[in-house]
Amino acid sequence: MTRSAEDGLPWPLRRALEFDERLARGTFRASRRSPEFPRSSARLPRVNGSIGLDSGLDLSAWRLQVVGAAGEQARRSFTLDDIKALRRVEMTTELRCIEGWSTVVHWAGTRLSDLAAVTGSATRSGRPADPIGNADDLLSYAALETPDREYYVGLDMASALHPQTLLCYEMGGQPLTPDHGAPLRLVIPVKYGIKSLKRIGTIRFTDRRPADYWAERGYDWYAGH
Ligand SMILES: Nc1nc2c(c(=O)[nH]1)N[C@H]1C(S)=C(S)[C@@H](COP(=O)(O)O)O[C@H]1N2
Ligand SMILES: [Mo]
Repeated sequence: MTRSAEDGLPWPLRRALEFDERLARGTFRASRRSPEFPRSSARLPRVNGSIGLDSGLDLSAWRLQVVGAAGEQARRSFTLDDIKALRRVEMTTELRCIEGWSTVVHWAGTRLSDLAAVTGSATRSGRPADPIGNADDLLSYAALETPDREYYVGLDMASALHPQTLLCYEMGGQPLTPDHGAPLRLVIPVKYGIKSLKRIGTIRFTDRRPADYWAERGYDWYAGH
């Protein structure tokens, strides 16, 4: 399931990728922040990519599913109103696509780390995540996928719990449109846009490195920049 295209690479390239990965882990330990911009410089980004958005969206039936270490019996589900009841955060950051363009965008949503705190899903014990005081209790990864599972991304836990990693329901001061990932999308400015999954169906916290749509097609699994 997690067989990636990387596994077939000749060793010099593989070595280079492994080095990138070590570098990425080191960087996130230092909790690097992505630059923020004045809101007046924000624009609306183009629509880029519609994998996983093809099926019709029934907003009243949509739920965010959250699964932690305890597995299916601990599955939690959230309506959009449940998510909106969590602490609201706004930020103006750069959406940077690996294809070479970038746009400064204003976002509103809630931190993935706040959702993890509410559910206790990101830890082995089921307690709220405490990355500094109790790092050993953290699971290693977060796996996100669209409701139809066509598009999926994996995140290392440090990036998932980063303060600028948001579950967004507004873009440019307006509710998200379906093309941009309504009702709820990830925005993770410390990574390339490929990781900012639109229309989240499920978030799973796990110790097994998750499958990742673009990593399976030869891109770096971490995709930091
Ligand atoms: N479900 C889903 N999410 C996705 C994609 C996609 O094809 N499907 N494309 C990604 C890519 S490559 C980028 S650059 C951003 C673009 O977000 P935007 O369409 O809101 O500009 O979404 C990301 N999230
Ligand atoms: Mo992209």
